[in-house]
Amino acid sequence: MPLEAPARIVSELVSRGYNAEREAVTQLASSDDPDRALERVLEDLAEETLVVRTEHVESALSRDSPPRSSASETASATEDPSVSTGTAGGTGRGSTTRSPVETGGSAGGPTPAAGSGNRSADPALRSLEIANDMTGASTGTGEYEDFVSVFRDRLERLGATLRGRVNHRPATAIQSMPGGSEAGMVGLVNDIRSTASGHWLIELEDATGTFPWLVMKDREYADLVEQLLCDEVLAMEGTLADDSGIAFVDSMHFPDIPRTHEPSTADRHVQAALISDIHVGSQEFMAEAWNAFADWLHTEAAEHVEYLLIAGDMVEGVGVYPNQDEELDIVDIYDQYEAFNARLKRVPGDIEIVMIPGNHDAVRLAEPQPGFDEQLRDIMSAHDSRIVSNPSLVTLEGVSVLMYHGVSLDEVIAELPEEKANYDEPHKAMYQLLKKRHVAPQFGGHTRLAPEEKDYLTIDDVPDIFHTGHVHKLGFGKYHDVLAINSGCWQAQTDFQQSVNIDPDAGFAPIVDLDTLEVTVQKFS
Ligand code: D5M
Ligand code: FE
Ligand code: ZN
Repeated sequence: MPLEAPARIVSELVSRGYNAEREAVTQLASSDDPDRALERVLEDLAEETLVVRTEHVESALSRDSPPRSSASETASATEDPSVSTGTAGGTGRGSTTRSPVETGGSAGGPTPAAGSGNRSADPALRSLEIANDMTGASTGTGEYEDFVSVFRDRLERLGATLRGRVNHRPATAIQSMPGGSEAGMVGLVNDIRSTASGHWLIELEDATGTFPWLVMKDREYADLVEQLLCDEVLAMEGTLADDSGIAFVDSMHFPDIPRTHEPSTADRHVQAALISDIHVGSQEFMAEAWNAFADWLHTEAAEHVEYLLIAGDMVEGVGVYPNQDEELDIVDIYDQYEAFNARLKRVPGDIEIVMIPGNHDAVRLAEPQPGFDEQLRDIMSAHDSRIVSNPSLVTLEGVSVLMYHGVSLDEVIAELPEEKANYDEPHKAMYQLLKKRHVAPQFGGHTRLAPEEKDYLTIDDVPDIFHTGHVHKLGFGKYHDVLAINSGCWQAQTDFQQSVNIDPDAGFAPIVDLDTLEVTVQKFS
């Protein structure tokens, strides 16, 4: 089927305020007279209907005329039990149900050019679980005690993996050990200083106090010091000086991802599109690229894309950066979300969407950011999206995806050496966060943190996929078998970005095979 037919149907439905299932669009597009069928469906829809589904199309088509072979064939394919068993080699394509039974093994054979058949997977095969969503659970008051408890919690949890690896003692106990002893400590990095002679002094803090650790400049660990951020959790081992006032570092340990980590995969061929930074409301929002993406999702090429993850910055927001208003296309924040909702309608109604907020969104800026409030949820109701906090851990058919908008990436890139983290390879900056097992370690810098009773920003469980955005660059790679993906954006270069030489990767959608964790990139600009 030419792309135009489904795309035209989708835009017609969207212009009337409806979202549609892919299968419904396919049925309409492959009916004998798509325009008439569409008209029939629209006539029949109940007022409160938000999503046009196959039932609507089937009933409109059957009312319209006695079933003709092509229409009934497509319609009945959805009821064909052989499609929903999920045992046919995972392809589950409509073309398989239509081809002669004898073709057996060649399930992936050519598809008929016209009519994309039954592309809908059985929703019963899907599973989507959310963990670590702190929406509605914020307890922080911003008082001093909250800072104490959030750091204590961080040290407790990230230190747990390190305590088994080093022979550790509390800071105060180390101070009273005899000079020359071997000592170990697990703590938060409190301070990093270089000494007059070019060595490094790292102060670690635990619940009992602080202790200084000296890294000699010619040691292999000097290189690691450049990668440290304040407030991350570390373990050190070394030898105490004669007066026990300092220790010389022999080894340094990060919470890190164990090299033995084996990612989980889905049991069937199913894909997720990972995107972020749509920035609806900005003059630079790339409407055409977005529409091309949404239309592509309705095609057979995207039949396995059943999940869409959006890692923040849905809209451009207002007052986020100085002089931002000069580049706004929509000045009212609620109007921006209305416009975003209209863009969302174009996405097939049978795709499961999960979204977290970013720094341009209308939620508190400090992290963790709770999911959108009721008023914004109402506005964004075109899809039955799962709206959760930044960060959140989303598990799709056994594959866990840590979603985080990515504001701390700016900081990691600014503070670490170029080869460890840079804008052209955003996934490398993500590796650092994985190694530190924390999405935003440094407090008091670029990234604003809201202290809570619990530290929601630690990476407790090793995710299979780590998804961020924010820096508007596309990059992906594996760190100890964790797939790190920074999605690009849907906003062309802004004046600010031009002034600082940020060349955004706009209009790309990375697609992950959840059964193999392989990535393909679709380009829409
Ligand atoms: O930010 C997109 C990227 O651009 C991210 O790396 C921050 C950077 N950026 C964009 N505008 C500014 C201003 N005005 N100051 C500092 N950094 C900026 P996003 O927040 O997604 O627009
Ligand atoms: Fe952004
Ligand atoms: Zn951002």
